[in-house]
This record gives sequence, C-alpha cells and structure tokens, in this order.
Amino acid sequence: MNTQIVIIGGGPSGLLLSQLLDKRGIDSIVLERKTKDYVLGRIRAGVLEQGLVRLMEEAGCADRLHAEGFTHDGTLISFGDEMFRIDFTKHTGTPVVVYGQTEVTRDLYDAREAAGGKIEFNVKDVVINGADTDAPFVTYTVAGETRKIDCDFVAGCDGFHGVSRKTIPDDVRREYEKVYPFGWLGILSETPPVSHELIYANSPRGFALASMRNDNLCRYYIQCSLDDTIDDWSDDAFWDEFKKRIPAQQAARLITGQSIEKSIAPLRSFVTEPMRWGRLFLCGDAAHIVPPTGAKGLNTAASDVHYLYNGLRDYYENNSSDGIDAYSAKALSRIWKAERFSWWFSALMHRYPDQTEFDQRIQVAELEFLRSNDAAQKAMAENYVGLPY
Ligand code: RFL
Ligand code: PHB
Repeated sequence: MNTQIVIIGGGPSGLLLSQLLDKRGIDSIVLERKTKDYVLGRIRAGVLEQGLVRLMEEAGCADRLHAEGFTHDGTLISFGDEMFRIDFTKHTGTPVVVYGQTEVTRDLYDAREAAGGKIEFNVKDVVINGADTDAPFVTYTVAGETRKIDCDFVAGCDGFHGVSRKTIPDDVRREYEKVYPFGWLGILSETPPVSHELIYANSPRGFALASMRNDNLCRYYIQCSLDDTIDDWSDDAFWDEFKKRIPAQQAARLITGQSIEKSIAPLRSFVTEPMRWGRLFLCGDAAHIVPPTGAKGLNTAASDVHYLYNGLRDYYENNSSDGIDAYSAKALSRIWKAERFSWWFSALMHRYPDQTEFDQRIQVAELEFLRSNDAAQKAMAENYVGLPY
C-alpha cells in the first residue's frame, strides 16, 4: 500500500488532520489502535477555542458544533464564598465554545466516513521506519496480518502513550516534565448545570470545577489524592465533597443525580522537543501534555494540526519545504505559552500537599488581585480564549 501521509492515531488530532488534508486532495491513511466506540467513549475536553472552531469549519465539520455548542462569554472563579467573573468578550472580543471532545471526534469520524477516508482500527505493533530517509514506511499488524504502507510523511498523532515520540532517537529528543501531586476525579451526570458558565473553585479542601456538556449533562471535577480510586468515591461522597468546595449559594442550588461516568486523571505538564524528526511530525498529546485546568489540551493539538496542515499544503501545492521546516519551532513557541498558562492556573487553584500558610496567603492575594485588576483579567482572558495562530 502507499499514501502521501500515514497518520498514527485516530483521536481528534489525527482525524482533523486527515479531514483537512482530504479537502486539499492530499491522501492519508489513519491507523488507530482501538475501536471507534472505544475512542468515542473517552470523556475528555469540553472547551473549544475559536482556532479549533475555525479548523472544524475549514474541515467542513462545524454544522453540529454551531447548532449545539454553547457560546461562553466568560468564566467564574471562586475562592471560599467569594466569586468573580472573567469576561472574555469584553477583554478579547472572543468567546469560547462548550462542545465535548466526544462530539468533535464523532463529527470528524462521520466526515471521514462520508468522504470514504481510510481508517484502520485495532492495529497493533505499529513501527515507523526510515523517518530520517526520503522513503519512510510504516508497518503494523491487523487481524494477525502484517501490512506495510509506503508514504511521503508520517504524522504522529498517537497521544502520550503512542509509539511516534519514542521513534525519535534519545540523543535527538529532549523531554521536559512536571508531575503534579494530585489528580482530578471527574463525573458526568444527567442533571442541569449549576451555573450558565464554568466555575473554577479554589477551596481550602482543594480545587473543584463545574463544567457542562449541554442543558441536561454536567461534567464536574474535584481535586483528589493520587492514591484514590473511583471505588473510594460513591456518588454521594462526590456530591458532598463537591458542595463543600463551591460557594454556598451555588451549592444550595446544585442538582445532583446518579453519575453515568466516573474517572480519575493524573495531572502532568510535559513537552518534547523537537516535534519533527526527518519525515516524522508529532502532533497533540504525542508531543505535549498540560494539566486540564486551562482547558488547553485539545486546543494545543488543534494549533499543531493547523501548522502541520499548512506546512504540508505548502509542500504539495507550492513545492516549498518552508512550512514543514518551520513546523517544530512554530508549534513549540505556542505550546510553551499554553504550558505556562496551564501551570500558572493550576498553581493558583489547587491545594498542594507541601503548601505552607504563606503559600496559601499568596494564592488568596493573587486571586484578589485578579478579581480587582483589569489588566490581570485581560491577560487571563487572552490566554483562556487562546493565543492567536
Ligand atoms: P488522543 O486523544 O490521546 O488520541 C490519540 C489516539 O492514538 C491512539 N494510539 C495509537 N494508534 C495506533 N498505534 C498506536 N501505537 C497508538 N497509540 C495510541 C489512541 O488510541 C488514541 O485514539 O490525542 P490527540 O488526538 O492528540 O488529542 C489530545 C486530546 O485528547 C487531549 O489533549 C485533551 O483531551 C485534553 N483535555 C482537555 N483539552 C482541552 O483542550 N480542553 C479541555 O477542557 C480538556 N479537558 C482533557 C480534559 C483531558 C482529560 N484527560 C482525561 C486526560 C479533561 C480531562 C479529564
Ligand atoms: C470539561 O468540561 O471537561 C473541562 C472544562 C474545562 C476545563 C477542563 C475540563 O478546564
């Protein structure tokens, strides 16, 4: 077999890249380790920057997002019973859109299927060969049969645990990592949202987040210990704890219900450099991870896809390597800013095991400054809605 681009990973980055390339007549094959249902069963991001919305439009996949997504002009931040709002539209002229990653992925799968796109599921033993030569090829097995695809380029969109990043030799690859001493316990419940906008809550008992998917589907999180398992948290225990971490007024009107999904995610900041090795390009979680506090994971994956897609277009349409040569530096420059924002917002909102009373007073001082200072709010809003690309 052969194709122009082999895309490893059928998550949002891989599918979006494949769909955008197809619009320009550039051929790709997507290799996904899991089944489609498994990929669609992962409950992850909920907040989309305008950059991702524009890419979905360009990919011809934004109709449902426009019809069903919720435009949010701001977000709420609480500490104890104090709460204030960051107005995105006032400070930046740009809102965000609340629309689940599951739905983004579903829309992309629908579009790929409608266009007859090639996606192989349940692939195993993916190996990227000759990425540092002019003739790369990818081998894998599916249903016990080994297959080979010759290609021009490989896009590694296979997430944090994929094979693409590890294909880059140790003496070329540099990794930067920070692991946080807590996790997020998240639940999904078919209840109306406690607030029209997200609430990010700093409380003496730890962080909490009230998010949503639609008028009758909520996504709520609490900071938890890394030793906790979901069996330690009955629904009642979750709701009791969640209510203690958001302002009393909101807690009083919270509608609780049975959870339909419950999971614990560890928090990590991670960047690998460079994001290109020969004819292999890394995109999304394969190259970088942020703690979810700033809602940047899926959105940084989207900016990578934008730079790579435009670089590949330049290569095929204008016979120029300038775009792909600049890919790693351009993507990383934006990534590090999103890493900084996510790290800062995480540090502001969580309880750390070794936090002293001094550290806590500093958090409160910073929250009070943010509540009262227009310039600080503008900086926060600019980062939250997404830096330009
Ligand atoms: P994905 O989604 O991990 O997809 C990678 C795909 O590659 C497949 N794969 C392989 N396929 C073939 N061969 C192999 N060897 C393979 N190894 C892996 C995997 O099965 C998978 O299907 O990476 P991608 O596409 O780069 O997308 C990244 C996003 O999924 C991620 O950044 C976000 O979900 C992060 N995130 C959030 N991002 C936001 O922008 N806003 C948010 O509000 C937000 N909230 C979150 C989040 C992530 C969370 N968790 C659980 C990590 C909230 C949570 C709780
Ligand atoms: C979500 O809805 O899952 C979500 C929203 C905002 C975040 C993280 C997760 O910062």
